[in-house]
Amino acid sequence: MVLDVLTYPDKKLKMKSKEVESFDEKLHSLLDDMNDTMVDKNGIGLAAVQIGVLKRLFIINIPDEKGDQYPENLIEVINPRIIESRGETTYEEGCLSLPQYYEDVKRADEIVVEYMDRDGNLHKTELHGLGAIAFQHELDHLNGKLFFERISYLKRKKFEKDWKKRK
Ligand code: Y12
Ligand code: CO
Repeated sequence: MVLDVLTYPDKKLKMKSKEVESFDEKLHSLLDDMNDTMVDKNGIGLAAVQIGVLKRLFIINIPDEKGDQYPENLIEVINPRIIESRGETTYEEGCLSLPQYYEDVKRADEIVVEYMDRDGNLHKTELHGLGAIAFQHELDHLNGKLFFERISYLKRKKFEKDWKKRK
């Protein structure tokens, strides 16, 4: 089922999400609905809070070099942690909760992460490039942070002014 995506300045997007404790049918159905929603809206990452559910989980599907996405590349990430961060990279990010807004954001280039899958199995892996950027962007959502909070003060003020004007 395709769900509505909350957009800034919805208050829920500022809230911290809670750990997932039950790896049950309800969780599986939430993950399936999130994937339907992400595919429908042409996203490459979606956190549960973006559809109004304050749980520490997100999904990512990184496109290949041609920009194509495949269902088998979907990663479901539950109760994530970043264990190590290395280097720095800059990427022009977008977010389904901030439609038509794109800005350069600096993040770690390589990360080592731990997370659980839909059945509660623990995974540890190293990510780099777009995968690492997407993971950090989505983890920020679980802590109530949007990507414009990671840009310079002046760019942020301009964003806030422009965003109010577009209503
Ligand atoms: C790199 C940078 C950011 C992320 C986080 C996930 N971001 C998204 O999935 C953004 C999706 C997005 C989709 C849009 O819709 C279309 O392209 C049809 C979009 O367009 C408009 O707002 C009009 C903007 C953002 C992961 C990796
Ligand atoms: Co986002």
